[in-house]
Amino acid sequence: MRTTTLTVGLALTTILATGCSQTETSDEGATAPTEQSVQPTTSPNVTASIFMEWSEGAGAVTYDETAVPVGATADVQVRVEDGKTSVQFTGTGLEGDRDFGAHVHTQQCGEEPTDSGPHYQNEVDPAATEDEPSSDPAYANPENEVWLDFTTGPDGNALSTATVDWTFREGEAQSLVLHDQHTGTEPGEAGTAGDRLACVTVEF
Ligand SMILES: [Cu+2]
Repeated sequence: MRTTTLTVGLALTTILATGCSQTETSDEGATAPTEQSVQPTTSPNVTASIFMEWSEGAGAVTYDETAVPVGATADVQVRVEDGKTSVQFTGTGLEGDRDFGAHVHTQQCGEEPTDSGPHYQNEVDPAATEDEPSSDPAYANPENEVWLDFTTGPDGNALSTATVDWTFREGEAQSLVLHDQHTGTEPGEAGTAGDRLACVTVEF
């Protein structure tokens, strides 16, 4: 069964500039600026994606078809309000009664599980390198990163939310990755959650 969750995170009403700008006979030559500056106060990210085997342009991919079968769904919603960011993950069709780790990562999903890069951090750990991602609890923690760990019910469904006191830097957070275990918090393993099982590309 495929459930398409259509949730409107934010009604970004398209304002059509008709009606209100009836051309009046103007004596002044200056033309009024017509560009509507609609400043969204949120990043409306409503993604209803179905996990697939890797293919170019797939919005959601699975690397482990037992934990995340082809056809499982992921819905990621992002809301920004008063400088805070909330991310909500809804999953269906996952392996039941199972722990998952989940985080926002910096790169888009790719053919290889590692393609999604390290975790997005609000304050970037200066000690982190490409080979040694941040595992310092001072930086790899759920206040400085977005963690969405969850445990599925027997039906394989899950819902988790995270709220942080900051907003994403544009273009620097591009995926949500599901991992094999709940996320560690001890020094040296902070932020680690085992293998990458699946990935959803989201422009946060
Ligand atoms: Cu991760």
